[in-house]
Amino acid sequence: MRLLRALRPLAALLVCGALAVSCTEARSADSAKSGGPAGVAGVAALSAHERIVPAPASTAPGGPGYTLGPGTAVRATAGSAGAKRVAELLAEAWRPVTGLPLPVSGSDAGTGRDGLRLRLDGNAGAFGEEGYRLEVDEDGAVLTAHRPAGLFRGAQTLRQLLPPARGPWTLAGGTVTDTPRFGYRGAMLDVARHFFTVEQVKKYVDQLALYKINTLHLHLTDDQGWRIAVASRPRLASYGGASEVGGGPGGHWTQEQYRDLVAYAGERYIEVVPEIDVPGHTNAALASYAELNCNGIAPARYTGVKVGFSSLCVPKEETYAFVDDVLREIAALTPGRYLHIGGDEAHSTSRTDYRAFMDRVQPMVADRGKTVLAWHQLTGAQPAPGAVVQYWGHDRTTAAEKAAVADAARAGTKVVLSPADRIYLDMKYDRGTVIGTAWAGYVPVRRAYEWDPGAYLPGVPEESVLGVEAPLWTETVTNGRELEQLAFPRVIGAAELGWSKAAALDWDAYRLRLAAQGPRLDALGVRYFRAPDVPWE
Ligand code: TNX
Repeated sequence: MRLLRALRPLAALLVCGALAVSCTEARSADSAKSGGPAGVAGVAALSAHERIVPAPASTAPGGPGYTLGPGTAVRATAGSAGAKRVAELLAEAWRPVTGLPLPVSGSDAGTGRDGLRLRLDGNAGAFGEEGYRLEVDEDGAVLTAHRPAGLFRGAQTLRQLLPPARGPWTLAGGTVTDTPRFGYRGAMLDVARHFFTVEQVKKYVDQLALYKINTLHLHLTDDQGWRIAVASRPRLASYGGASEVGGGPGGHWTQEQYRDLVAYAGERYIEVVPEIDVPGHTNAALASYAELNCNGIAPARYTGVKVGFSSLCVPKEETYAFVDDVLREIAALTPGRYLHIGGDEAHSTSRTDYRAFMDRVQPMVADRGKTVLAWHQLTGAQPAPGAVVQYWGHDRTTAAEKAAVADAARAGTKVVLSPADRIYLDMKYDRGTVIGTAWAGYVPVRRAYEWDPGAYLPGVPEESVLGVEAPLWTETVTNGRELEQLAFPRVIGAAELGWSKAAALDWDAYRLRLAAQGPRLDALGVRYFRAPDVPWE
């Protein structure tokens, strides 16, 4: 057994190189067999490369590795502010735990292989936006990518190759070559049902970044609160924001705070998708501006958890002036491609009105140079060319509703997958979970992981799937600890489903790799749920 283990790096190099197969696949299957689903022993036997989550496209471990020391510097490609910033973020992540100075330099000219080098290679187009290659030997590490985003993703792999809490700070030797399966790998946070501060969201951004999530969808408005200042409609935030589920004080972000959050995420190559949910889920807006109501009377603010009772007044022109004001300001705050216009659970809007509303509002998004994202109910209207729908159905969703999504996909609409009974992070893990809901059933870690986004929805082939997103609705979530308990570890599984090749998705291997993340999550202070289906060390 030991001999086999020792030979494995060599065998992996030969086989993976010669046959261009995914080394990770071959090796995960191997480790699952050798460690078996036996658990803790299997986890301890994993090499540093086998612990990387999401599983990289290919790994070829070998050689003694590189040990960081007082002389280690991080050098980035000359002339690239993006590369230099990634180098800084990597050094910032490592300094506190290692106690090393790790100076950063914006030039890699004339250096040998000592220390860490982050290189942008104009000829490495095959890496795409986010792919990278990481080579580690006794002299140091070289990270190569075509784009700064690829350097950032590769830097997360570097972080995972370093021991989580204790030196010697040796990076395992070998090569990782990696590209993502899907371009959209998201997490959503509902800051409307309960308000969260920008600091809390930044913390979540940091946690998500380690697992190569690249999209943060923010559900900014709902019946219970409006969380973003809109200068042309000040009462939305000042009045509509001052409530939340349970009657707490709520809150909102100024545009400056929001810009700061978007920039923070952007430095981590996480695109923020703002959601203004219309025409339903709008009680906070209806309470703030009476003219948005068909009867001209503003309802009281709402602090319960019911859905589907509110609607903007579709026939009124005031409605479109309002939506246009909001979308104009939100678009101006958004460097990203998408504006999410919600569109879910508009149970108080007639079908005809819903269609008429979406026919008016979708072009407003295009007028601001953005792409429409909406919950899959948009397929009950006419999705605009280029629109993306987010599927949040579940096993009991009717065949007709699923077929409408498949029809839209056939007509060219791309789909983001967020099946509620798989990756709704607000679903309880099991009957023992205190926070969360269970309307889509319990979602243990295994269930959240064991599905293939490329073959999940009948009639929605992989080419139509933009990616996956794990939403966290916060009717029951009031603070960062509860957020982390529900999100971790399941959001890590969503990250892997979005990044890793289909052939690498294997629960028996994943549960061991996930267990191996435990000490890393502990070191980072992430308060994750120690799920019983994972053999935590
Ligand atoms: C459904 S998912 C909703 C939300 C709730 C969530 C609770 C979706 C588009 N709508 O309004 O918060 O369930 O799990």
